Amino acid sequence: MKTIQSVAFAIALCCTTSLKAQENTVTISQLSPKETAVILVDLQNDFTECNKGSLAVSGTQADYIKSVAEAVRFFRAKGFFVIATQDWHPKGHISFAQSHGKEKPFTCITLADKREQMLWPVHCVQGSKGAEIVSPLSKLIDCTVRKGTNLQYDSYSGFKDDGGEYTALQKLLVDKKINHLIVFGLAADYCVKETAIDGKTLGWNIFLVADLCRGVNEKTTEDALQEMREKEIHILDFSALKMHAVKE
Ligand code: VGL
Ligand code: ZN
Repeated sequence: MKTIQSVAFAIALCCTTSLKAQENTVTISQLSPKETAVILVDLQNDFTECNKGSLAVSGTQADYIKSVAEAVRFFRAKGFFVIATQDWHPKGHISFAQSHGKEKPFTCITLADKREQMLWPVHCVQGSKGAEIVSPLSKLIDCTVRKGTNLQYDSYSGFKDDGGEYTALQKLLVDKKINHLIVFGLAADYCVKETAIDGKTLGWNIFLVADLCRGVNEKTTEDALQEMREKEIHILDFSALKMHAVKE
């Protein structure tokens, strides 16, 4: 394992729409390729504007996909293992407004078992075009972890669903002896946030690449960044990570 000098970065986060410019300083050391994986969260047609997705997040036109692809190519060249999470719902999923009669998307309901459930337009239905990983990213990933497959439970986290059932992700990372996770994608305030927080809680060192994320809503995205920062997730932008990697 190569030893790298600790480098402090002053990071200016500035992203379109939801991620407000702010300053942060983080020190990254000893990011070894063998111990580092990239988690590309829910980069699927239905979440993107350029593919006219049913739940398109703002700021996800072709230029966004291009910058994500550039970053993934860079991480691959560094030898990092690249995992994509994929929202993969059965028809009639509990998170679809349509599954609850007249209920409207983007509202919150309380389910019979008292769980709070945010309702969404129908999205990422198993086997549909909308559920596919965006091209050309689909060709740049080493493996895919599906989530939200249980009709009765939503799953923002790539690690486990609202019923507490685990996906293949944790075992995969443990088996590969991964210590560091570089996380980015969609949506910053839902699946990116929950995946990063669960990853941190389960023991991984997390780097959240803020300028490669887009959020559903400005306020909840700001709150998500704050919550992740409080949980000691390193929040930085791609140029900062890149500088670090070049120094290696
Ligand atoms: C997501 C809402 C519903 C996400 C998934 O990927 O953030 N958001 N399903
Ligand atoms: Zn979903």
